[in-house]
Amino acid sequence: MTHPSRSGGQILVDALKVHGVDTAFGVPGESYLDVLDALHDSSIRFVINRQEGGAAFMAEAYGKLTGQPGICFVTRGPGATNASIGVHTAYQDSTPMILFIGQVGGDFMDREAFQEIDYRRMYGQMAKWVAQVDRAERLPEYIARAFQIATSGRPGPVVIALPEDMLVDRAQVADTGAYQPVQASPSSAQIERLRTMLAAAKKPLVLLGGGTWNAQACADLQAFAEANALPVACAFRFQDLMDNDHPHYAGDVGIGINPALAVRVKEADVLIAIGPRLGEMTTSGYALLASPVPTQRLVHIHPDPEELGSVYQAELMIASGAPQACAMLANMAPVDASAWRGTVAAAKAELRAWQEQPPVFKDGSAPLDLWQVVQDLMAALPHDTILTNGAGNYATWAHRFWRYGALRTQLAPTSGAMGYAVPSAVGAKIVLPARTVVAFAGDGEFMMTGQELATAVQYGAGVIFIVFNNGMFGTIRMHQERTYPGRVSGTQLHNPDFAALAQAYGGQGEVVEATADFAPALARAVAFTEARGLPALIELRYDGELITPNATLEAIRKNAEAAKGK
Ligand SMILES: Cc1ncc(C[n+]2csc(CCOP(=O)(O)OP(=O)(O)O)c2C)c(N)n1
Ligand SMILES: [Mg+2]
Repeated sequence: MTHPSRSGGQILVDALKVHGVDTAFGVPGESYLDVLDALHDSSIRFVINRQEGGAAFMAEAYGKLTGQPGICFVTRGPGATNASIGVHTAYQDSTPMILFIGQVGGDFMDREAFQEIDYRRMYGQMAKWVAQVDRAERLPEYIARAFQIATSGRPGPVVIALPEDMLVDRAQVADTGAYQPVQASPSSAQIERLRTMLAAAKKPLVLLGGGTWNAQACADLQAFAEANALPVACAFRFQDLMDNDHPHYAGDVGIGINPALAVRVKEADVLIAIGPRLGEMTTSGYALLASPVPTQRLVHIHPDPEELGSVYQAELMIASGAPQACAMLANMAPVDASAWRGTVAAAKAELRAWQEQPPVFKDGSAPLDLWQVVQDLMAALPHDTILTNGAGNYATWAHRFWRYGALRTQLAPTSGAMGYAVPSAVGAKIVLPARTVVAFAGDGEFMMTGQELATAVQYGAGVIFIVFNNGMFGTIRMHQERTYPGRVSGTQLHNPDFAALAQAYGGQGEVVEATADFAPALARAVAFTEARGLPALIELRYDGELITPNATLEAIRKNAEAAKGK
């Protein structure tokens, strides 16, 4: 059978369609003009970004939201280096993503030609697979494999370099079929062992996290937890794997963990971890679980066999995707839970207490009560609102006080990358326009990728941005006061007028400095985004002394000075 002659760029775009791609993100470059040309007549929407970091974050957010690889196109050298933050985030967050990079033509390769980089070396540690396609007729094979690898086992990023001359070469080649994500399943013997361990427990706890989750997996997990009266916690920045209003949800095991929940994790006798990596942030620096052999009887379920036993020697290691494991757990005969039945309500009560208004706001002396801001947002917005954040102390107000609605209502980088809040929110709103999308961004955070506001305006993405302006890189200042008290260095910020900046982009902007002004400002922001399909920004201007819901910088400094004086 003969196939029509197509350029490499056309074969590539046709392959993306075979695999169900509807949207791609990127910044153009002369290195991949033939792909841009093929996109011209295709049904794929190519969202143009203002910086490759924004494009890669949007693609990563797409992967998190949909479970399908987020697609990103960038040019060689400078484009590829800008995009690396999104690839690193996809790797740490186990998010399916494919980054395509225009590459120097084969005629100039290996001369350190203009903007040339060997991407296999550059991205070697950050991606699941890095390849360069040197022959146009092999594009369908490489693209199919990229989708397989990005979505199978532990999901993650794949990087494909596209030499310029290969893209304009013509070939007569057939398309492949659509990719099929592959996940292992637990054996019935493994589920039986898990059941035996659970039946012998007195203080069991379930911990969720990682990639591969879907709505059915969440529903199955819920059924398993209900049938066995199990409290359920979520790993760092995977807080949306269970509706936070569900009676069994006990809180998040991440930075600034509820001390009562930390005790529950430490004192659990059987810990069933479904999907998480049990990384540094989830284990409070490998303290909640001892490495290599935890004191808890650990069941670790993870899609990548190589992750199992890598830091923690679990008593029972199960290589499985979350949906496969949860389906079997939902069908498992329940055990007698009478020994721990009361812990569900007790853990929930501890979470509620942790989410109450912090004492610092109780006397009303603080002009802006950030806890009340979160309450006002939750009261005004739908339960399935998508909330994004990047890195910074402002994120505490989301992690601790926001009650996430359900699967994929949280977009937040476990990589701790600053700059994620704005592009992930814009990408989410472009992909799911009917959903309410809110971004929490610190003043430092916002300025990393705030230029994607232009993308929001260009594509009619009515995101609500809440900028937490404390005039500093607060997290670093906090660590500074702890370790080098009183010696402020490199952490102060002089900021632009954020509200005016939002207006300059074509959105709405307001400044709020008093608690009572927030709810009306939010109502105006919601009305504006809904009526105009454009972004609205509310800048929260507040005293940076309040560095966490529990502590002021002064208290941290005094503690540190006292400790040094000893
Ligand atoms: C890309 C990147 N650069 C630097 C850091 C280190 N870092 C972590 S939090 C932070 C400060 C965040 O400041 P801001 O967004 O203003 O939030 P705040 O802590 O003040 O609430 C910095 C510099 C990082 N995590 N990511
Ligand atoms: Mg700040």
